[in-house]
Amino acid sequence: MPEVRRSFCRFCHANCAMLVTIEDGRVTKVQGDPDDPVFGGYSCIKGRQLPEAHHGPQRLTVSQKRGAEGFADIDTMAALDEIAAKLGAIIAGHGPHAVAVYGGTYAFQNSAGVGSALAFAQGLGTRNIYTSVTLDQPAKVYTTMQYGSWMGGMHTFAEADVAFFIGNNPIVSHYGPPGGLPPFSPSRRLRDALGDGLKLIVADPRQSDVAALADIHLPVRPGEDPALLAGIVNVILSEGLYDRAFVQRYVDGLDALQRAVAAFPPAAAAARAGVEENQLVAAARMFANGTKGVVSTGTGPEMAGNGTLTQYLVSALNILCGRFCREGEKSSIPRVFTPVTPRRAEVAPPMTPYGKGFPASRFRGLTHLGMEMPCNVLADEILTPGEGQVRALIVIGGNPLVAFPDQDKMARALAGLDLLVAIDVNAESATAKRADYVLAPKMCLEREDISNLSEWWYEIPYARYTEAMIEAPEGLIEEWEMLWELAHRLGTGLPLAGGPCPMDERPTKEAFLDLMVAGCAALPSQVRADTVDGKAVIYPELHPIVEAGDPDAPGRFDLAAGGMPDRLIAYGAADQPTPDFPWRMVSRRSRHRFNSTGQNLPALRAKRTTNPAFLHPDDLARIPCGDGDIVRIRSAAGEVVAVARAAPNMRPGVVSMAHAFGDPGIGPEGVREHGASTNRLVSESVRYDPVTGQSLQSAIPVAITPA
Ligand SMILES: Nc1nc2c(c(=O)[nH]1)N[C@H]1C(S)=C(S)[C@@H](COP(=O)(O)OP(=O)(O)OC[C@H]3O[C@@H](n4cnc5c(=O)[nH]c(N)nc54)[C@H](O)[C@@H]3O)O[C@H]1N2
Ligand SMILES: Nc1nc2c(c(=O)[nH]1)N[C@H]1C(S)=C(S)[C@@H](COP(=O)(O)OP(=O)(O)OC[C@H]3O[C@@H](n4cnc5c(=O)[nH]c(N)nc54)[C@H](O)[C@@H]3O)O[C@H]1N2
Ligand code: SF4
Ligand SMILES: [Mo]
Repeated sequence: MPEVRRSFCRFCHANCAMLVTIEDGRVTKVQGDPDDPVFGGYSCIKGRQLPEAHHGPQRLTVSQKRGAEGFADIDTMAALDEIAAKLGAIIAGHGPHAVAVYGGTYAFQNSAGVGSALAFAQGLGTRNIYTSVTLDQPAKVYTTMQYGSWMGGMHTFAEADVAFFIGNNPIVSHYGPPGGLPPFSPSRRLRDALGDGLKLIVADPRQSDVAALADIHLPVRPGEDPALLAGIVNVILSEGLYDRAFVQRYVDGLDALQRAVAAFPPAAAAARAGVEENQLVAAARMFANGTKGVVSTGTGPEMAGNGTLTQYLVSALNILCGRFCREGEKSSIPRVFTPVTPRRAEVAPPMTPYGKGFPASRFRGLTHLGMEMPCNVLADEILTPGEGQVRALIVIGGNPLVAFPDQDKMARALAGLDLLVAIDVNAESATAKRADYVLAPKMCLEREDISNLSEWWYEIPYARYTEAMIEAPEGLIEEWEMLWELAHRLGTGLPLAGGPCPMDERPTKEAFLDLMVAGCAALPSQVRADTVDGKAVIYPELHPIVEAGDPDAPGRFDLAAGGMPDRLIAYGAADQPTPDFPWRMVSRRSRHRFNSTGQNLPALRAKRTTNPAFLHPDDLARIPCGDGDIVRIRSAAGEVVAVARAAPNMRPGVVSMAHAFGDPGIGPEGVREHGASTNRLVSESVRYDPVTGQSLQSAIPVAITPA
């Protein structure tokens, strides 16, 4: 008899509530759980592939070891013995910094993934901990640390009467930054809010899914968001549309910002940003005249060359308009599994923005951002001999060969390692197939998990502890279990928030999670005990009310900090045309992939094989080429071929592609079947954000010719 149980999807970070049908120990169907108070029955095509992902022939069910003849099966515990012995020898010879850990996207889909990766690196004493955060939106991390945050929380989408999305398309990505559109049935949610009177502004070089619904769509020139935002700040300051009382009480550095945006009067800002002046002015007024709601960015502008400057201006706009929860209001985003912090009407002081006692990278002067090294330097840290060279890399649910800048360099780096270990469901991924060992992981429906990694979206105190729905194939382990087993064999520890992880016997996942999130509002074991029929647990009493700020608190936002006003002035003075590369390539998400995940799932492949280059129809004529023809796309760093697709929603002069397709081992002849990775066009050493090291992964100057 089939049995239906409740769980949640972990194909992506949205963690949609799911009903899981189980027959004979196999998952036969998943569907959105209509009774869930947050998700209300929503699911997407990727999540509905979970049965196939778990049981299809493409899934890795036995760990692999590379030998002379290619991969051969190996027992996971035997593989861990060998890996630990090799790591031990590398550390003995070269010290702990010779070992690097990279947590990719799927380190963020297991509730213990990232926490255990950080703990493993700390226990080992290596500075070389990397995650996809520094390929993604690191400027948000920097800006929060540098400019401080509001202890009462920002406005949420739920209460907003105006929303402003810059380079963020949550209808497809199911990713909404803080204050943006939460990923719960995002299309319906946005349409409902618009029906209730929400005003929506979207800045995106293409008419994205959300831009198509917007009151004002600003088709900004790629990479020119700082001009657009500086123009909007200029209008808001000169028309006095900001929250004067809030600014007077909580903000320093307004003069410096005012001086910097003086170079961006609306006409000049609009010209530089490539939008109409009246639209820019209308957007400024629409945003400032709203009472609640924030401006937020997705990946596009973060990757477009001035991520930290853009994010600074975004923060400035929210601060000027005082878009924060005030004393006596419910604080936004209550969070159950995150360490509890006071919710007060007060500016939290800035955090130390840089590394924690470790030396800087040997490259480009880059240092730790929060707890991690920037991905920008990983390939060079592997390739360059000398003190600090990385010789072993453990990849947790990531695919650096298609996701990092400069693919050829990363290919050389991976080939030069003494030891490459990947834990991945796909031994054929571009990275895994080059590894010495590929460990076969348990997949999501075979695991217990909590909702810690998605809870920065929940507007209510919503918590989940899911049980494993089915048994994993014999011998498979989780990502955190792999790290525990390695630390156990190496004799190192796993320091967690609640104290050291027991290292003599592997704890249960519940015990591990309890230690990992110690200090949170309700421990995982408590939520598990409170769970009925697998449903989410809601704790209304854990929703904090914003308390009065400390009258003696020194906290103020400092808009002059970090030299950002000067950087804005320098940006304004340097508008450099690139005549050899007249087009701009922008990044985007593919509806039928999750970065590189899903390339081997039949239903997703049926929807999309290649990675098309979307171009305005007039631009096809300009190249010239037809819809479906192959074009050659060249940047200063490299070239790819791609299948051209006519897309009337593109801004002319802009080409839009997703990133994590293909494999450098597959030549241009495979483009229709596999697509190519745009990271062949990206260099980590030519243009990168000076603070975070984020490379130019969007707004890349390119030339396009028929192939
Ligand atoms: N040019 C350019 N580059 C980019 C971007 C861009 O927009 N443009 N985007 C950047 C962003 S935002 C990110 S987050 C990074 C992504 O960078 P990565 O995380 O390094 O890349 P993914 O392709 O997501 O890698 C996921 C891997 O996890 C494996 N996997 C799938 N399911 C499971 C599972 O259940 N368990 C385990 N252990 N593994 C699993 C997949 O097979 C795949 O190999 O790329 C970045 N790179
Ligand atoms: N289906 C699916 N969902 C995903 C992923 C996936 O691969 N597939 N990846 C996941 C990951 S790892 C992440 S980080 C999130 C990202 O989530 P989002 O940031 O929402 O990603 P996108 O949907 O690519 O939206 C980015 C938008 O930025 C625009 N853009 C590009 N360059 C610029 C620019 O210079 N300025 C401005 N203003 N806009 C620009 C693009 O046209 C695009 O519409 O999505 C996640 N969700
Ligand atoms: S949006 Fe993400 S979590 Fe929700 S069903 Fe799709 S893949 Fe799963
Ligand atoms: Mo990402």
